[in-house]
Amino acid sequence: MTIQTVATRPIDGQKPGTSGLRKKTSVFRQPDYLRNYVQAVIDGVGGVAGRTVVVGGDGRFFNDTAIGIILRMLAANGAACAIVGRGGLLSTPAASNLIRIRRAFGGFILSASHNPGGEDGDFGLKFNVANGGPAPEPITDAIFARTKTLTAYRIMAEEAPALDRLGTWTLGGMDVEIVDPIADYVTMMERLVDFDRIRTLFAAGFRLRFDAMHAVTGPYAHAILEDCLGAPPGTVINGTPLPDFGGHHPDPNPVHAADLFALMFSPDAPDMGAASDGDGDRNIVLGRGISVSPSDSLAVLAANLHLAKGYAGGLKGIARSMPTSRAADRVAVRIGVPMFETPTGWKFFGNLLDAGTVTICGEESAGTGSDHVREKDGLWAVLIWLDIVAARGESVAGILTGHWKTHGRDYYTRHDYEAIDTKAGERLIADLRASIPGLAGKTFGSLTIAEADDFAYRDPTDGSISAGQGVRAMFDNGARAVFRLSGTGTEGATLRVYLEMFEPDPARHGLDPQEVLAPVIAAADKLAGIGDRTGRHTPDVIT
Ligand code: VG1
Ligand code: CO
Repeated sequence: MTIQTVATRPIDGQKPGTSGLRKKTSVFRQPDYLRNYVQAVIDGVGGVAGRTVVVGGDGRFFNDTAIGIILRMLAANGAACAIVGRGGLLSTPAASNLIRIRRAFGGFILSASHNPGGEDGDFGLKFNVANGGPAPEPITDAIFARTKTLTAYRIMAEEAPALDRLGTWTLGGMDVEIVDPIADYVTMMERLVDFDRIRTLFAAGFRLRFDAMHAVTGPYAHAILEDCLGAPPGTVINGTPLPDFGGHHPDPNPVHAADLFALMFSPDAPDMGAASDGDGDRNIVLGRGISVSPSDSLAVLAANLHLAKGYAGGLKGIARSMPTSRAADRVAVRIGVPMFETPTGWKFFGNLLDAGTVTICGEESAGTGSDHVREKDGLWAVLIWLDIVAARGESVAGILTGHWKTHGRDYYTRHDYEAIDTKAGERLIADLRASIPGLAGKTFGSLTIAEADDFAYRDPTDGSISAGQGVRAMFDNGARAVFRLSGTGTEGATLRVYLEMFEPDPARHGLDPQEVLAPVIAAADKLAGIGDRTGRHTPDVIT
């Protein structure tokens, strides 16, 4: 048993973004890149001596190699135990659950989520803390600060044990416990949704198509949907995790899950379609001939959550990220619970969930979750939808259009301009920010700005302030445009433009969001000068 202390030098740019550190796989594979970052995390969280740490990832290329390195470094830094999903696999929500039920100090989650994988794709690493949620900003700041002063890292000379056999092994003075990545997650879902009711639904011929996109959710979806709930084999497609996700982006949106969308709008569509992303925390839900926008999904789930088995007591409160539409706010008002608006990224929900002030959280980027873990949870959302469909005896489309009738419809779309020139993207946002004080009263296209600001958030629990979280323009017809740069991309900058408008009239609820929002889209383009500054006249991805 040999602990090596290896001299190193700080590496530039190891700054955690919206969800951990994400870079090209080739960057992570550079000498010392991963080792430096892992040591900075260990130091930044105050050391791991005597602690239990969960480790697992989405199975993308480099997952197992990186886990081997992390285990050797945990052992060399004195950790007592590492709990690892068999094969190195753990979906992000399953990892969050494992941290909580095993009362671990925290966990390393290896994933670049919806970003493509493979040798030429992306890789990522994030640390979750003892509540099971992503490290909050004060900790990610400490980790980044440590990357800049690091002079050495510690690693065991011995190789880590193989990851494919269940059991407990040793590495130096540390136990390495290889666990079934699925069993505890299934137990948790059984508590939250009514398996019998969903079984009856499938037995009556309800048809579901779940696209796991060759990512980590496949084994979880096979186990729960087909083995436990009796959905026919073939319900789950692309259910085997592949290191490069079959060459696709494992992102459940109309562009990357195009086959699923096409199926759901075809004459042969099943009753419900769903998909999740690389690490299993995102979800999309579609009905026959209709797709549920993630912002609407949060609102519908919030309005119906009391029907699901684990939430019969009702909701304490709702939280959404700022760019998510205000559909959920209307539900909060109607059922009389508080509503919270946080910056983008799940790390901001953790303190609200820990304080017991909210039960459900969501983001426009296809993420919903509840207080059962401290991450968004793709398969959970799909199961809750199934439980609600079964409880109400209505179709997905019926539930969604009924929701609009009661609450009105918040037409919503997000336009992404990917891999634009970094300087141009930063300048666009900086100029927008600088223009805020003079914007009220100015007209762009057919719309006039009522107010504008740069979103800042004060965490009600720890008082920390996160500023510069997105420029918001409110128009005088109640429409809203939000501008921010992505914190998960690995190439140039990605500009996200979030657009929405409320429509109370049920006679106007069946329209195409792109058409309804055309004046807002045009005003946003004029306001930010997107075309002129980026040379792009159409977005790369529309969700
Ligand atoms: C994106 C989404 C954000 C989400 C984050 C991590 O961040 O917009 O809502 O929390 O990804 O999700 P950004 O900074 O690129 O807009 V995941 O499923 O990629 O871990
Ligand atoms: Co994800």
